[in-house]
Amino acid sequence: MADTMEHLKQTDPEVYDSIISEARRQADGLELIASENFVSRAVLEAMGSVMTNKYAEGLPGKRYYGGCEFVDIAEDKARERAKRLFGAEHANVQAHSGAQANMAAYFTFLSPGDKILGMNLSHGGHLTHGSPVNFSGRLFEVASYGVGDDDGLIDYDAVRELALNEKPAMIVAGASAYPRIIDFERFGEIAREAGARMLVDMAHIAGLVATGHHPSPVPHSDVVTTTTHKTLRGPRGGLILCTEEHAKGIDKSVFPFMQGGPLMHVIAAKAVAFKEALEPTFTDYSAQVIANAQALGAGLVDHGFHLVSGGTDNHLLLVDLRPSHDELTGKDAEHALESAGITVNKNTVPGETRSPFVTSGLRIGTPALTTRGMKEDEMRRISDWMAHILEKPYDEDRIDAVRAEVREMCDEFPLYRELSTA
Ligand code: DSN
Repeated sequence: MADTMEHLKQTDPEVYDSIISEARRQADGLELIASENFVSRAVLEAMGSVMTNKYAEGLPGKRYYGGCEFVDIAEDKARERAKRLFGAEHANVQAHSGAQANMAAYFTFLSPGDKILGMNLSHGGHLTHGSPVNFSGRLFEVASYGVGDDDGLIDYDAVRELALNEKPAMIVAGASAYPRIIDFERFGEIAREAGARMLVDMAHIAGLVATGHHPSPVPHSDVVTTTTHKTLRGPRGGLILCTEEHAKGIDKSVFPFMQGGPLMHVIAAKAVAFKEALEPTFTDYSAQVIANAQALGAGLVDHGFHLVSGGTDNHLLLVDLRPSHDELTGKDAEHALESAGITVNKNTVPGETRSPFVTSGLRIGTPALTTRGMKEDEMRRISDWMAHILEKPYDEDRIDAVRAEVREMCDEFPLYRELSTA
């Protein structure tokens, strides 16, 4: 890869250096942010291709510009593969991001002022599910559900009651910090009973859904959105799935309602990632992501940590630091671990009393390290290091000692070797 960046090195050494430094940072540390992953070289190559030069408003075969015959091939491949991967009737692969996929989904079915019922951000939802600081909270009326303070689980009876009382035009399911299976069938039943549309944002778990390691929301929803870069391990971007009935509405909401020219280089990379996700090895990968999260969780529990909901069914763990480390904030824990080369993010936990900038929890995910080939043994060692650091988070000697061990482990599982050793 480094030799393919010779032009960049000559033209713009500052940006070149920043990219090489980022490659080294990714290679030399343990990436445990639950929403991140490492794409293949094939995906990187498609993203860095000449397809970035092409304007292609419209859809394959129906564009507003000439010269689209080759980008059409890439977009058709992406659409066909997405449909096959998720058993969906229709796929729109043009949304630039997950947030934009959600915006398009909302405006296919709703008008400003309509009511949505989504999961509270501080309980594990997402900004675009009705947060007051996001367009979704500004343009729509919002009711929200959360998880139980005691068990950390979605209470479906409470969601039903809220839906029947609030009468939302749309219910939104999906989360960015929920470690358990989401019962999309139940959500779909509640939506139908309440006369609401059903949107599932499966961004975090899309890869697990693709391989059957999480039940699919597709049969139970009017529309399903996702990002393509989390457990699905594709380029940064969005994807929308729906039935044929809503295909035209969704496509029009993406373009011309919300976006202009699609990012054809990213769409080509989405096609490549979907092909990879259709391979049997990706099914093995998804199984290992979950096994790794469970091994890491078991290790942390053995060290006395409290996991929200007691464990995980998916790719992430939510650690509530209060029972084990009352004085330690999520912010300080994140910082201490980062210094030792272990990257996680602070996160609010059910019943949170600290601000979202401080928090009492950590969110930890295994998709990225699983891509590097790490397995349960490595997860156990990582849980030991985390416990050791968080026992004395300001102890520089401990941090240095763990940092050295982290480097050794990273060297055993190389990443983008040509770039990170450039
Ligand atoms: N920022 C993403 C996450 O970390 O979950 C969600 O958009």
